[in-house]
Amino acid sequence: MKIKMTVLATALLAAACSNQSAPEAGGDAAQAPEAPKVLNVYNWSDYIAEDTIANFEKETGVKVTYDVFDSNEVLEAKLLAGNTGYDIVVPSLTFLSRQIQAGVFQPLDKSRFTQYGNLDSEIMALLAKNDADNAHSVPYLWGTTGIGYNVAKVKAALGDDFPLDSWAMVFEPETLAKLKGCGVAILDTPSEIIPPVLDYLGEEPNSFDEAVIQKAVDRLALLRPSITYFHSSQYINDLANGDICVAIGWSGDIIQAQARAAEADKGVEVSYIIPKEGAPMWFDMLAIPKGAKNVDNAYLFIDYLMRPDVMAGVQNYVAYASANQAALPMVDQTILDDPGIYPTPEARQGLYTLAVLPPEVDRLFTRHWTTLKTGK
Ligand code: N2P
Repeated sequence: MKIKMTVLATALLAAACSNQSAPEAGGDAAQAPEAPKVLNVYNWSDYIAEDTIANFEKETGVKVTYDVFDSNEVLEAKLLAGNTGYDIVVPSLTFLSRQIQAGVFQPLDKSRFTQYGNLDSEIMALLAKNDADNAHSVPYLWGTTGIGYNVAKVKAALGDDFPLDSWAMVFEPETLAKLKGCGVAILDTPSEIIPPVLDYLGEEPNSFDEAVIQKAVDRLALLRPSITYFHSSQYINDLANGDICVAIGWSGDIIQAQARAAEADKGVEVSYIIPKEGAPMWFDMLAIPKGAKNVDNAYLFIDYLMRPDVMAGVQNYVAYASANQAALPMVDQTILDDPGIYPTPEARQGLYTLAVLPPEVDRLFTRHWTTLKTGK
């Protein structure tokens, strides 16, 4: 008790001394309790530079608790259940859009940002289609969903002449069966697998029609025996180590696998392609849930991430594109020149954004996905 009193007295004294305009004797001496210098962030795995958090903590004195996820569906379940305890979350735009409608996020007061002008206005206009006036979110990184593969193993299994620029590599059952032996990984999310299958089959990738969606499901059932696992982050190391030879995955993750393989120097070469038929492109968005306890620090962190040097540092580490125009001069030339990260104008033509799924289509996707994975 005595110790506590002493600590309290010292704290009060320190607070009084640091107060420039100390109240006059007899005035109101009550101090607003200082907000805790903490921040709880929930971001995708493998999605920030090694030193981003530490540098922010050093600069601001805010202690960050940083948790990771690898699935929009998992994040959404938490957000809809409420009280996540997080001050910042990073859903993909189409999921965010549905979550805004569910009233999950607080509108952002953009006047609190000093770095907002760094964002690319064309991209902001595109994003505003799913978040009107960009009212609830700030773009973090964007990328594509494509194919990562082990060059030597895939060539050995399919032959030197097999075209490696098409979804045929993974969406033709007989072809995938040839890759089964060296390991096949698929992202564990129906929302980014069903659309490219439909697109490959010549259907509208964002169809909400049950009969059309069934066509993708039937094709996936034929592919199922050749799929080693469904997972959305394990494939990075597995590709890098040569434990799998093909993955449907995210651009930057596969380019990280490529870098890890090169660093390990054990003769594994990983390549990423945006298939010629086209591919999903997506944007991951920073947003503050309603009920966040550390809103001031959340603004501070989002503003920090928009700083050109900070964003360039993130991009150089995780190999994703950003919407930060001012960061570009600090982004490594190898990243800017990599068509897997910044697609060529030709590849861009084939990219499509994903639809905001109505709840009944979302449920249908989930049902089909569970059946596919468990066979039930
Ligand atoms: C990073 C995952 C990329 C985000 N590991 C996919 N939207």
